[in-house]
Amino acid sequence: MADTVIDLRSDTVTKPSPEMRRAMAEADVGDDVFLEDPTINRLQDRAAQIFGRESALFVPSGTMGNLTCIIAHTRHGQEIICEASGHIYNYEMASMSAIGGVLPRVVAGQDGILSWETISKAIRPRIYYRAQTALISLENTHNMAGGTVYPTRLADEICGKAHDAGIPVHLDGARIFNAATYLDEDVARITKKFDSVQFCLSKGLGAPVGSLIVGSREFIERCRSIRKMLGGGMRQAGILAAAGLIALEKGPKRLQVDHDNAKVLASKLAAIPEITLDPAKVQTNIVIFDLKKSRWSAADFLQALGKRNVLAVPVDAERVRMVTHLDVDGSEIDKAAAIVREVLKP
Ligand code: TLP
Repeated sequence: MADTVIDLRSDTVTKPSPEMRRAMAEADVGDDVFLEDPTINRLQDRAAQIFGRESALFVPSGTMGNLTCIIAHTRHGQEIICEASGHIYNYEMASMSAIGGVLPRVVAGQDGILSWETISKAIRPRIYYRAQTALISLENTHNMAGGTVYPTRLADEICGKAHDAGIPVHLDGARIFNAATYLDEDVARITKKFDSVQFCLSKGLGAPVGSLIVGSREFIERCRSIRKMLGGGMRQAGILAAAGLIALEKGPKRLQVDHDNAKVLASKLAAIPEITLDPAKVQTNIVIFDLKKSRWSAADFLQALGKRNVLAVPVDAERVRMVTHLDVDGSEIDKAAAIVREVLKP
């Protein structure tokens, strides 16, 4: 066991289970561009049902799901309000501008969480010579703020007031099932007021590939054309949807284990003198800590850690992210924390 790699870089690293691989091998398939893949259709119907929406669309990635929704909601030359450390602004290759033709207008949240007060100040006045605010996009859980969760009341309030101002709201819900687990509420309830939601099957839920977007029938039909334009019209993709269906049914039920592991990891790391981390802020499966009290840069530390078979990613020059998921168990979490302590020992 000494050589086992403990991979905490992301919950995207999970491998499909034997049950998923079997389902993939046996999946009923057809050409999804002709709407004829029965397994894709089943996955989309089930996602729409779980989220209490009219329709859903399978997309190859969270990035394409977000971009598809952004294009569907906006016109070139308009603006999107989003959080300063959010994924759509920092990790999606500037696609909203490069492809979607819109400008991000970023607002800093408190631990990644925006309020209506901060958002409303960034809305452009309705004057013909100003670029117009076409969309607000929130992220729940917020990845780079450390997996933080929107209180449902706050998300509802933001959506309600945005709608009063005539602005739709998109949710980057890549890890929305983690948020639902933390809140002990269901995803349909916590996403009810959003105009569109993107969520990932390929993160904590454990599927190898794929995301879904959910919304009204009319919105999803628009998204289907945009997905095709982006090159995301897939053919016998039911082999992916087969794994996705298992992820969607079984994945959410075990996320509490990842959250418990993240709590344990955070409290063990917080006890290391060289680390700055408040374990009370860890709500879901993401742990971000600061090395500013140590002599290490994040890059050097991660290299030393990698040599000891523990993998994580940098957030910036001083901060490191670790993510718990279904392919790491409690004993590996303990071991990873012990190795971090050894590496940081002065
Ligand atoms: N996040 C990845 C990296 O890109 C950082 C990760 O390891 O966490 N929204 C959010 C909130 C995400 O965290 C991610 C992926 C995406 C969208 C994009 O999903 P994919 O990777 O499927 O395009």
